[in-house]
Amino acid sequence: RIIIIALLLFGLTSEVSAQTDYQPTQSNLEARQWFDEAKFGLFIHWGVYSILGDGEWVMNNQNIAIDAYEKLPSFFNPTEFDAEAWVKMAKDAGMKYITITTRHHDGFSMFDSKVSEYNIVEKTPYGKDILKQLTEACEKEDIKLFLYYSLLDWHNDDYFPRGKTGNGIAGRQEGDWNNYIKFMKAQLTELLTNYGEIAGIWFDGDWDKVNADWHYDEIYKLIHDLQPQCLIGNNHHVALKPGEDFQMFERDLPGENKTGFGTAASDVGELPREVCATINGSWGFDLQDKTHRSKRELVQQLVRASGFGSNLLLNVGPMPNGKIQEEHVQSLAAIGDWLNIHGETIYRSKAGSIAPTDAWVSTQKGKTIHLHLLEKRPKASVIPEFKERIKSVKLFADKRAVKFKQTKAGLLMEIPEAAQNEIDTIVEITLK
Ligand code: FHN
Repeated sequence: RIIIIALLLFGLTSEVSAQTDYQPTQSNLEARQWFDEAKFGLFIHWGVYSILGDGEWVMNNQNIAIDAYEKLPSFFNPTEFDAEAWVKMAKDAGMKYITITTRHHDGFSMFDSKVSEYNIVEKTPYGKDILKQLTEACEKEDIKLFLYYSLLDWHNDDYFPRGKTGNGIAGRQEGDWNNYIKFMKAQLTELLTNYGEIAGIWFDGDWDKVNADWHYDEIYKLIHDLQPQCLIGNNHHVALKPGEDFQMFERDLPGENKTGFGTAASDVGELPREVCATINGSWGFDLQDKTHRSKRELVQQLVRASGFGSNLLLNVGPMPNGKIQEEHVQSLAAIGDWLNIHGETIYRSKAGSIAPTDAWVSTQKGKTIHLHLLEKRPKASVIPEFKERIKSVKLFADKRAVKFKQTKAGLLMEIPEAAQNEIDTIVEITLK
């Protein structure tokens, strides 16, 4: 009996924290499909922390007290911020959407909020709403906008106790949790009423207080009531919860869980997927980070994500003056050049029927499979266990026919080394 009561209680408590009766509207289903096909987006981590050039966790990592950190906004004056330049840069990189931090863990709102004075308009010499400018630029360029919103807050009086993080900050041990939930709802209402159509809300920080009641049932409902098409994703690092519209994987391919805080293969759901990753080693601007990733690495990450049926949300951390580091601008342009030629094998594709390995992934549209060979191989290549009936095999680059044979061992192909590419040799297999 005790077990039954415990199960019932668990069922009841888990029900109150998710939107269990959620039925996505037609506009939401269409938005999911658009998202699934979009494949590539720009993640932007920007806040007053960029001034210190030590990443977005600087408040926690350098044990900066709340009252000292509160002085930071008075130095934030990004006079060179140009929303249109950011959006054009993303578009030229082949990206279809942007996800920007409206409020990160430091609790500073990068938009005009009437429910928190601790915001860019009130507290910085810049005094303008960057989100407004970005929404306008996105609309003009037909780029969709997602809003990152931190659940975890190192500044708000009512966020307590500081869970796994914030050890160094003079953290409160008590507060009014219901008030904190009310505050988040009020901010989300602002975000979803003052900035036109919002493509999605991207939550983060759940993992700081895993047993907290985040009132997702009310919060998700609020979002879907205000904007039914708005896609909800939550970087909680566990299986999907009712009310969510897409699933995200941080620095990990779906189900791989190489980072240790990712999602196990059994937790990968059927909703559209997104992998987020950094262009160097940091999310927020880091002056000393020189680990800029190469074009090969970045393109291959996009291709791998597609091979796992996922989007890639690639992050940059703009500088305090509002510009994006030149190295990153260049890298994004290089990905755009690659996509201009090979985008057909990525956009609108599904994970292909050839299972991914470290050496290759496949993407697919109907009867056309694109096999992406991500390492140079000997002339003769074998794809084991390939049993589907083939009409033709060609190189995507020049449509040259590839000699092939189907044997018990699988699909044997002859791809001369000279025809292979450092980044991605794409073989187009058409099925009968
Ligand atoms: O703590 C954050 C981190 O700063 C960054 O925002 C990433 C992006 O996925 N999410 C959290 C770590 O899981």
